Amino acid sequence: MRTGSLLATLALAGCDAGEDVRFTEIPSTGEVTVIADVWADNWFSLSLGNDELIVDSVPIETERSFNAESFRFKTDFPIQLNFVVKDFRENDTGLEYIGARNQQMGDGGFIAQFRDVDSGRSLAVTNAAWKCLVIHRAPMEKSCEDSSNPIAGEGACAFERREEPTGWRGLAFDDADWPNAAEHSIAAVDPKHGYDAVDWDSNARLIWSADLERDNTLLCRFTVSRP
Ligand SMILES: [Ca+2]
Ligand SMILES: [Ca+2]
Repeated sequence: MRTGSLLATLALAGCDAGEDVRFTEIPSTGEVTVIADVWADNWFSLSLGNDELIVDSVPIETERSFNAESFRFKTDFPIQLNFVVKDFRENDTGLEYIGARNQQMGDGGFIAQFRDVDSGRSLAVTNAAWKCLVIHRAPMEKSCEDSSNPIAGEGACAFERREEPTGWRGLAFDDADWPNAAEHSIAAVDPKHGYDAVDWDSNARLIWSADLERDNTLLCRFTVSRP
């Protein structure tokens, strides 16, 4: 917990001092005022269309970088939500704690909700209607975890990486061939540090691709139409 976020947490979320939630008022203009909450294992950035809105305030290199971000902004409909979400990996093997006794595949997962401040209505929650494209996948076989000298690209430690599709943040981008997000249980993701401090909409789901461990970097899109 950084001191800077503690006061905002207490004042705005009314949560326990031990929880990691940061509130950000984002200077912006538009017809609708939105309040949003995001929790990610381990890191996210969010753009509205091509414009970056917010980046996770805890660097992904921070060990156990779990934290929730709450933020308020103004925008216009339709709202094109574009997330980049990353599970931490030390390198292209996809592993973490390399060389230590707990060398392992880390796992991911994230949840987000967006609400119209004036009407109180939900605008969007993460669920299987979202589209998520995996752009980094590693290791291809779990046995890489057990390697005494894991080398990215070799044997079980093979990886797949692809570039971000050109123009994927655009409202008009066709994501019809992207997979739908997979919903994961709280037990599977085991969210902590900030997750419990947010009052989640009962319809909001923890999402990722189908594979919480192997898939490390995802692009996730959702369009909010005018209500
Ligand atoms: Ca992983
Ligand atoms: Ca992780």
